[in-house]
Amino acid sequence: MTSTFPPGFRWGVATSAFQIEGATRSDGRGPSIWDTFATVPGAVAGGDTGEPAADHYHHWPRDLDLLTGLGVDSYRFSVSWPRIQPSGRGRVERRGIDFYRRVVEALRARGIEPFLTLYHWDLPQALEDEGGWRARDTAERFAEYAALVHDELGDVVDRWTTLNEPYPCAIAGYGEGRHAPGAREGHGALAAAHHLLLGHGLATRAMRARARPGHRFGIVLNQSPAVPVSPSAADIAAAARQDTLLRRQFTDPLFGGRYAPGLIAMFDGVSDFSFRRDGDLETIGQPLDYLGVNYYYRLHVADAPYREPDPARRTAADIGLDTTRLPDVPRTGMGWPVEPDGLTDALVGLRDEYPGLPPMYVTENGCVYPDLADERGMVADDQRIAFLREHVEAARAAVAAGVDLRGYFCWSLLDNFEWAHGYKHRFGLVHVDYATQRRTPRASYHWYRDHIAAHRTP
Ligand code: PNW
Repeated sequence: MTSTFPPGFRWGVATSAFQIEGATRSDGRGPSIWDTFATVPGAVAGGDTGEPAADHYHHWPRDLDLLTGLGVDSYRFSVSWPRIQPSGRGRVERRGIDFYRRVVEALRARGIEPFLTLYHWDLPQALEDEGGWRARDTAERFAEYAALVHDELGDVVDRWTTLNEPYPCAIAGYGEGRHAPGAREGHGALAAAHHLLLGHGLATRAMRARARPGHRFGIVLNQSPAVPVSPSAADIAAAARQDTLLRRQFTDPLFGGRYAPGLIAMFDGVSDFSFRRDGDLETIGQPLDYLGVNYYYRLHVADAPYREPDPARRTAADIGLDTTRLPDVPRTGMGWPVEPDGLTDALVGLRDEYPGLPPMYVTENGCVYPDLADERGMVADDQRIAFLREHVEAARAAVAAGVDLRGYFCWSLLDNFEWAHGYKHRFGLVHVDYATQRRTPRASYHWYRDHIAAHRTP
């Protein structure tokens, strides 16, 4: 490949608050839906909770040393809403704001640009008690919270991401019950998806109204290109349903000026979509400065019977398909097929389908492999190096195809709380011993450091 990364291309790593911070009761933090969900028997593997995670709340200075050692120019992290507003509305907890100000100022002192995400799944439990994302009011509360963080940190942060991955928030959280708050609903989950988008739009509008020159606003979506397992009309239609639910439900209102065609028909008898109001599309679809894409895997889709044939009892996750028929390719420790060209497809596909799409970043990409049993195995992650090398190459292929791609963030800096999998799966470039909070850079950390040094552009 002759083409290279464009000048100013960002190299970074990503984390999220609930997954690394721990200290869930420190300095006035309120409970989030993930604190509650983790106490439900069987919800999280091993009965794991947000404690201790990587106790980043107390160890952040040495985690910033790890960033400096890596040589990244950018760091993507999230702010915990319940640290800032313990009950999701009203009173602001100063100690929460002060924590993030210290982190951001220290990043800047090190020459690392903070990419701040306002919502990476840790909804204040008090708002869930009032309906959570099913309720339109939560979108208003989110905009208020966003404006308040922006007022507090707008002098030191330029990059503002509203949401991380509204798809799993809505569908895994309110449809499948695999994620917090653990609901299995049809209408409620579709309402959640709409209110997440609305919250994004209201928050963007509120922050733009107060923005300083140089501020940039965006959203992060997970993309898993859906391909039919066969050329049969039924499998092609099933892949289209998957694409509508995971991607178009979000990208059409955000970048296409319309609701995804076919979504209503997919949920006939499940939801009347009465949560849509006049003016919502304009709020959701206002211009953005960037789109973040998280890519891990492709989905291979076969038509299948509905698990629940009665539409009135179907959840938003039950759309009559099977995604377990994988091609004969290597898999990661999560069981995900390794298909780097799926990343190229995701980026090129978005660019081709949405004229006027803003510049993109790969805001997450990474993998887990089982640690080898011996001492060396803890850090000898050659498979992760191969994975990252191939995916960086796939990002470069998208650039070569003319995609305006501005950066790549590896998930993740540290081993962390992998949601329903708890601490069992380790995504870190740096190994964390949760008992001692000892950090040990893996081989992949050194590989990425050398990669960045070789590709740094002016
Ligand atoms: C990402 N699911 O997305 C998240 O943004 C990270 O927080 C996470 O650690 C990373 O992937 C690795 O899994 C996910 O449906 C999207 O189970 C979907 C799911 C999980 C994570």
